[in-house]
Amino acid sequence: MIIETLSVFPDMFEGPMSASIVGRARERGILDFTAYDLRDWTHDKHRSTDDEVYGGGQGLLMMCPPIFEAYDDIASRGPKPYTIFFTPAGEPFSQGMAVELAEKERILMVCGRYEGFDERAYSLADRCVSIGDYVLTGGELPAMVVTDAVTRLLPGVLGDEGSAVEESFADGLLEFPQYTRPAEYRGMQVPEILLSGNHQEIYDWRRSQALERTARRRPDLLRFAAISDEERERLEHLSDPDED
Ligand code: 6GU
Repeated sequence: MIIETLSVFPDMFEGPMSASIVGRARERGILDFTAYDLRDWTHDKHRSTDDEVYGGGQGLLMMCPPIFEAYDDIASRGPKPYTIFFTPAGEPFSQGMAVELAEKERILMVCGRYEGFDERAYSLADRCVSIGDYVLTGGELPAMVVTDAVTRLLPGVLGDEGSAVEESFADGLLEFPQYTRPAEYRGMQVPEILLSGNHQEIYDWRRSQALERTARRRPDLLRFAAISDEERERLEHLSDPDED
């Protein structure tokens, strides 16, 4: 898969996109990642990418010409890129969106700075995406978050094929607690049941832990989770905000 980013801080991508699993996916040719510098498509001496807001208002906006010229140039080098604009006013990113994006052949991520983009720039977007309800200084970190979440879904990236399925969000629940050696540390014990070797009991315990944890921490997720009516009934009292 090809992922390209367009931003005024292409250097921000270097470390995170070279380390760990994403770095290895690039070395192995599964991910072809390039961070472009939007200033390469400016023509003035200051290499401007932003300007004041028509009608008055705070701050500066990313202006159209460098973005459109960069888009035309980059897009012409291969198959039409699925184009994402990052903005806090976008559609919230989710694991479901990551699964959908992992099917694309080529993605171009446009990262804004300042107060956002001239509205006309969004005519290039297939989708506007936000990574959550808080304000960041730019779209570079969101682009890295989405690239990370998408890359680990690409075939051959994760060694253990099961690990992408068994984790948080695969069945709409948060992950159950897990432990490794030692069995006791600073007075804290690994739950006895996990040492028992009884696979059915371990499975049941993990399921109920995942359900309880989700009900307490993220009751909003229960609406769409794969849960039986019986399980749902047992959880009802846990998602009560007055409970704990
Ligand atoms: Cl995509 N951009 C900015 N600037 N802030 C954000 C965001 C995006 N998503 C969450 N906060």
